[in-house]
Amino acid sequence: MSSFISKRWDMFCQVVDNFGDIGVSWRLACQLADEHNVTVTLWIEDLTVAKKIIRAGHSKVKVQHWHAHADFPEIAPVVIETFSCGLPEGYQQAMSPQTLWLNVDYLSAEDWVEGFHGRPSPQANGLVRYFIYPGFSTQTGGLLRERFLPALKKQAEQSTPSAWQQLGLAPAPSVINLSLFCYAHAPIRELLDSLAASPYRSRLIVPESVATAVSQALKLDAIKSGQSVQHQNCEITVIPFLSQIDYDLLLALCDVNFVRGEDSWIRAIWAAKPMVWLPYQQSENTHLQKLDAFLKHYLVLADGEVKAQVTSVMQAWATGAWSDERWRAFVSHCEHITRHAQAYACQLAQQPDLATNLVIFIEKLQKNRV
Ligand code: TRH
Repeated sequence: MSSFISKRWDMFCQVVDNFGDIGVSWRLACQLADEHNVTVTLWIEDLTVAKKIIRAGHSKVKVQHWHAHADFPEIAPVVIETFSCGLPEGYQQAMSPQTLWLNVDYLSAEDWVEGFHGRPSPQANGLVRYFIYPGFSTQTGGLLRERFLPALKKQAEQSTPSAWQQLGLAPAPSVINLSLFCYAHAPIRELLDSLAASPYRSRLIVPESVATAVSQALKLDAIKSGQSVQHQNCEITVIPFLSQIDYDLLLALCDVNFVRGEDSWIRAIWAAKPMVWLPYQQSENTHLQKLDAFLKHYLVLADGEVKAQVTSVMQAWATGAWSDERWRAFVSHCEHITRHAQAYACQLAQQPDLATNLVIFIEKLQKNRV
């Protein structure tokens, strides 16, 4: 990174619900520290949820509790607001016109993102807030992608048994391994029944936070972390909430990944395996437009068969129109879909990542101000 750029950044994160807000903020803060030598102070409103993601922390990322009476001793030269959470009034008052203020917003594959990415928004108090839109094209802010990801993928491919053991799971090479991270409104029972009735044996790996929805779908008492239940041809195994890096490893090990929201969506792309993404549900079915926009991008270079099977299953999962036939067709094309997923990840990885784009953006702003 150029020595020109300020190395001290403040980031602000509000945990609206779930793990996506802190998941993205934490990954971004750690990557800025590891790969761009930035010292980050991350101000977080809800430390309880955040702890599940942050765990032991990072030596170059300082975590601070952002609350109504928080004291901000120093204003950093670069301030990142995540997902339009706003900046505290007191903090804004102490900012100077030289402070660079960027809002890193939600991710979408929709076309409008290109037109809005990088735009300044002058504020009533004289400060300027720049909008950064992550995205899938070079005209957007790009996607989070750390340098360690290829090594993780290699670990999953070349040290498979020990990688499974690292996650506390036995290697199961002769079954289809699936991970399931979804929202409770997904057609979970229908998926479980499709797996149960399938001629192929499978293992469905369910993180703790989704286990209640799975137990309810099966009308069972809560399946606890570390427990497994057999549903005909499918073994359902509940695991503890993993660290982000172990979750990435799980995605790289599984044959099919069900993911959701914002961050696991992108991690499943880098895992380069067949994936089924469930967008965060929004009013007026806006999330289905997001799904269509992603499918358009994801499948632009896919052949007719891959296009048909992936579209059919992702739409069915998001709308509830699940059927055994759709799932069977998807599974029978899994090898083909895997090759597509590998080609897509490889092509997308040619573009600069979000953290690098942020650094470049700030560098340009700073140069223009000198
Ligand atoms: O938790 P989410 O549903 O978060 C969502 C989305 O971000 C959505 O856009 C936002 O509006 C809403 O929250 C408020 O799904 P997401 O985005 O995949 O975030 C999950 C994070 O949790 C991600 O960083 C991966 C991480 N994770 C682990 O670290 N360990 C685990 O075991 C699992 C299952 C996830």
